[in-house]
Amino acid sequence: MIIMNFTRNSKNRSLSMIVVASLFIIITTSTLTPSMTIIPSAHAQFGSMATLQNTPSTYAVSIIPGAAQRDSPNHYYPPAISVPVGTTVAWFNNDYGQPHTVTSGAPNASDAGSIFNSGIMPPTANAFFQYTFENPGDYIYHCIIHPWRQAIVSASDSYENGQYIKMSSGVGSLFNLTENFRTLVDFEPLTVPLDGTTPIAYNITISKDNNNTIFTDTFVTNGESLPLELIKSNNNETNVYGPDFSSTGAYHVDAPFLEGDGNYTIRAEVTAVNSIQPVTTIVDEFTLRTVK
Ligand SMILES: [Cu+2]
Repeated sequence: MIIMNFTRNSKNRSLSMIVVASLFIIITTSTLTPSMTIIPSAHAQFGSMATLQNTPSTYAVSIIPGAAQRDSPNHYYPPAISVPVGTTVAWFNNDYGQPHTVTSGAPNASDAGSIFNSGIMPPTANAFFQYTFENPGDYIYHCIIHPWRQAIVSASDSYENGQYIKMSSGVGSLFNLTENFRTLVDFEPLTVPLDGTTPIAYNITISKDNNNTIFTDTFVTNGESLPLELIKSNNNETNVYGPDFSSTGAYHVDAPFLEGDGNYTIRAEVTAVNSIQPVTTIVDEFTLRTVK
């Protein structure tokens, strides 16, 4: 049996702390400026805490400190994500003092900005923009002010229904480890009401090629499905971190075990609802195949 060490990555933790710090400032400042600009698009929202509460974001992308610099390693981080449809992504301007945009399409494309466009995000710590990806597809986006960098969100409508749990995957059932470094997998219990408040505990256990367990951990959400991102790691440690926001959003498993061609079995179980073990066992097994 392989026993993994679950150490938390300080770099990732500082990133999520930036996000949480941003969120905190949003909470504190939104009482001062309750009406902020709302982009006239069906799912695009910019600004106030009220809109965040109406459409809770699942996944945080950071416009990183130094993003305005031409030699910055990234402008948006992560620069490429794969998410199930229905995922709301929130971009935070963590490059304090610099304005940026989140604009759909490639730079200079004739349809740039037609799907979503943040407009100029203010160079202040509370600036964020969110968009819900309701349709499958590859969404390239860029910054109008710094058009030498682009990033991508891939949205997939692939899912698998178990008896009790539905698993949606940002890449479908095949995780290409050469093309994708990360995929968001969402576990939605079909028999547990999702009220946005009642704590739900999920145990996720992963094994490869029907061998021993290579990962197991328990995650808690507040009356929500469990969005769990699997990331192909480049070092030998498994790092678990999240959620992206103060108490909601995606968790992340940065895992060296995602390697080579293999069939992974993902066992998902709801182990507690409001700290009480369910009367009927709520568990399903899913498969995810990897190729390199
Ligand atoms: Cu920019």
